Amino acid sequence: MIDLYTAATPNGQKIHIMLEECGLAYRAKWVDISRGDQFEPEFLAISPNNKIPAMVDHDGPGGREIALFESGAILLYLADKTGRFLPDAPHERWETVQWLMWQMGGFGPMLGQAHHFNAYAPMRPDGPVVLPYAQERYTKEAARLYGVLDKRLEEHEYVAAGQYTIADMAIFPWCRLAYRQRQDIESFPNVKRWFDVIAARPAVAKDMEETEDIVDGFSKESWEISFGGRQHSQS
Ligand SMILES: N[C@@H](CCC(=O)N[C@@H](CS)C(=O)NCC(=O)O)C(=O)O
Repeated sequence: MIDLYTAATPNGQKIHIMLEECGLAYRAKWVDISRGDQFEPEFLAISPNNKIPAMVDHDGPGGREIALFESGAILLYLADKTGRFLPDAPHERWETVQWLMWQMGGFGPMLGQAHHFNAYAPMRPDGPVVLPYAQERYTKEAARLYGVLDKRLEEHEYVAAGQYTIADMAIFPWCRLAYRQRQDIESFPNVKRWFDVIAARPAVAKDMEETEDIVDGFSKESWEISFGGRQHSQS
């Protein structure tokens, strides 16, 4: 049995998709990151970076329990455990890892900044923060990254290895929030084609039905937790 510490955000959704695709039994332990659950000692013991997702596999390698944080590491672990969605052949395998790293190092973090300056900062409860330079910078960077993905998908059905892999699973949930990055997915026709194919998979459709990343405002407390003193007093 796997315990998955998660929330309805893209980094959590990646792992819901993989677990559902693999048919692995798991318990979802919902971490309310707007209420500060991520700072509980029990959670920090497995996720010292105070972020979801984190996972405990009670039946880890050699029958020994293993705890992991970082969604990319969890996807790689689950692929290794099940032998699925990460090809064995070296060229295909490393191509998949490469696109997974592209998501972990670029597509996720940059789009996260686009979310922050376009959607969250203007909702700051102490007064809206609207920074045109930051908005422009991250909106343009998001557009550039969607362009890279679109070009890749022009000649490839899936992102890597000519098949559906953990790289697709890592990238897909971020595209659900294109509006928050001020992107129109229709202007990236290959991304749109790929998005629709992935969205139609039963495991993905299930997660889309069950989880939606909704951020419609902040209390003073939830702002402090996410972006203020509570977040930064941890170090
Ligand atoms: N690189 C990490 C990022 C995880 C991450 O940013 N998680 C967010 C939700 S999507 C979180 O838990 N935020 C809580 C906080 O920052 O306190 C991963 O891919 O697992």
